[in-house]
Order: sequence, then C-alpha cells, then structure tokens
Amino acid sequence: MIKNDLFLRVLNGEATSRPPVWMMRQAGRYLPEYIKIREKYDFFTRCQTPELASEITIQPIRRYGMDAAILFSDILVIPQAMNIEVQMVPNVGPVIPNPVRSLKDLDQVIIPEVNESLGYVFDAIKMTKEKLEGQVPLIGFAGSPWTLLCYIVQGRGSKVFELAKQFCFNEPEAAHLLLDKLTETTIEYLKGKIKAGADVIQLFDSWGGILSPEDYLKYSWPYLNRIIDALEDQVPVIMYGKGCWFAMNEFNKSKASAIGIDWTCAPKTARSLVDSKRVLQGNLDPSYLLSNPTLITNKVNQMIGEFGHQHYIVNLGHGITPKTPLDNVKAFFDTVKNYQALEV
Ligand code: 1CP
Repeated sequence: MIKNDLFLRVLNGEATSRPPVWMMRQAGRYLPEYIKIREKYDFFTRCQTPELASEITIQPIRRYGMDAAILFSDILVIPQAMNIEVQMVPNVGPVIPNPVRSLKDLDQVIIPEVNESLGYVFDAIKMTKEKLEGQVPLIGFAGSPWTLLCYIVQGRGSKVFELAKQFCFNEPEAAHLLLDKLTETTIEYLKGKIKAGADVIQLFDSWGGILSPEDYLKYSWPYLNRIIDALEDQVPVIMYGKGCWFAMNEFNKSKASAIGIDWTCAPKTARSLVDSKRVLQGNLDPSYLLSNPTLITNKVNQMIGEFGHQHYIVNLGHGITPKTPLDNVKAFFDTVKNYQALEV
C-alpha cells in the first residue's frame, strides 16, 4: 500500500485538489548528501550497489518530501549490458571508447539476459521499496532507443550528435538494427523493473528534439511506441521528449498515461494539442531554480494556473542543474504542496 498515492491517482485519470510534484534528476548532483557519497564511490559503483543506489534515491524524499521517488541509475546501463563499454568521466560525462559506426560494429552488440546483466538494478528497486515503506511511489526509467543511439554512435555527449545522424542517413539498415536491439532490451529491462516493484515508468527522449519531425517518425517514435505498447496494462508510462512537441499528436494517440514537456512549449499550447483529460507533466525552465524563492513561487503558481491543476503533474522541463541552491528547490516543492485550488 502506498500512503501518498496522489501521483498514481493523477496518472490513473482521477481529479485531485492539488497536482503532484517531483523533479527530473532529483536524485543527484545539487544535494550535499549525494556529493558526500560521490567523493567515495565512482559513478557505476553507485549505480551497481543497491545500498548506495537506494540511499541516493531516498535522499531527496527525506529532504523535501516530494510525491514520487525516481530510482538513481542511468540510461546508459542498457548499452553497457549490451556489451558496449561505457565510462563515466568526471566533468566530461559519458564516454563510449568503441562507438558503433557500421553494420559490422553491431556484431558485438548483444541482446542480454536482463536478470543476469541488470539484476543489480532490480535489486536496487527492491531495496528502495523496502526503505520507502510505502511513503511514495517509485519511478523506474529508460532512455529512448534514439537517445541511446546518440551516445552509442557519437561516443560522448554532444549538442548536435552529427555522427549519430550521419550513421542513420548513410546506414539506415544498421541504424534500424541497432534501434531494434535497443528496443527489445529496453522492453525486457522495464518489465524486470516493474516486476521488482517500480510503480511508474518514465521514458526519456532527451535528444528527440534534434531530429526533424520527419526523421523523428523514422528513428525515434516507432521504437518508443513499441515500448509503450509492450508495457500496456502493467503500470502508467510517462513519455517525456525534450523539444519534441511537434510529435504531440503521436504522443496523444499513444497508450502513454502522461506526456512530459519542456519549457519551449507553453502550457496552453500543450493543452490545445491533446485531449482534454490527457495528463501533462512539466515544464518549468530549470534555470528559474537559480533565481530566488519569490520568483519561483510566482512562476510555479502561474504554471499550475496555465496547465490547470487537474490532470497535471508539476515538474521541471528538464533536469535540475548541479549548482541549484537548496532553498530554491524547497520553494519549488512548498509552493505546490501549499497550492489551494479555488475549486476541486
Ligand atoms: O557524478 C555524477 O553524479 C554524474 C552525474 C549523473 C547523474 C546524477 C549522471 C551522468 N547520471 C546521473 C543519474 C541519472 N541519469 C538519473 C537519476 C535519477 C534522477 O534523479 O532523475 C537519471 C534519470 C538519468 C538519466 C539520463 N542520463 C539521461 C536522461 C535524462 C536527461 O537528463 O535528459 C541522460 C541523457 C543521461 C546521460 C548522462 N548521464 C550522466 C550525464 C552527465 C549525462 C548527460 C551527458 C550529456 O549531457 O550528454
């Protein structure tokens, strides 16, 4: 039993007196208690050790009492399990020393037995659920196949991922084979996460917005939709695509329970593009959290007013940035928790 089930009730289409709130990347770099753990253990040790991953997951809940927890992990554990080496280099980010650039490079890429190679994630979920004692629901997540391809082909982070696009345009057959392998692995992985206790799944298409609408429908959306369909009737799925509002019609037609958007789409525009009871999530520009509590409170209230407090989950438009002051984060959560609707 989950004591605070506000988040789940909204995802199930119920009306509530205030919207639930959580924050993308809430488990991590802006928290001093996380930085302490980071000083002792490297990134993948933190992900692979259930005691550490569950502790980091719960740290923000302890401090702020938001309405959902999100498991500390990373989208790149999937390529790792598929026999693609991934390093997390401090101050650089993810590095793939042997990126996939041709059909031949795909020979080494396996579809893993997820219980063997990703069992540590399932163990982390079980331990987190025990430690949460039913306080709030737990979100599990995965990156979209396209967003994973970006890293696997480019070899590191980028703003444009031109090598990833070049690969798709020059070697579409290889690109689709890689996307297919990623999709199959992601489906088994997410089913494992749900079996271990994840109450909700969020899909992150962080780099979907760098594709043209036409290419999005070729290289990203069909694979995401396959994942959403495969999880139907299991748990609610939130489809977050950064810069992807051009695909809102597809998201709206899909079986996703909620659509996450970033700040480049105005709340009223988003509402006009979807069915009236569609659950939307987002979309404060995370840079507002670098301003001051008064401005944050005003912006959050304005945002709730524009989305409407029903069928809505308050969140940022993308992840919180590392140097965010803790009092500003508190103002963000307190504003939502104190929100009084004029009518239910
Ligand atoms: O030392 C550190 O702490 C490294 C920073 C870090 C953290 C805290 C990385 C490396 N990953 C994470 C955790 C993480 N990653 C979570 C934790 C749960 C949470 O609190 O939300 C999640 C959901 C992710 C997902 C993730 N990783 C995404 C999708 C979400 C998004 O923000 O768009 C992406 C694109 C990544 C790749 C990645 N991992 C880490 C970094 C620095 C990056 C981005 C690199 C880049 O800019 O390309």
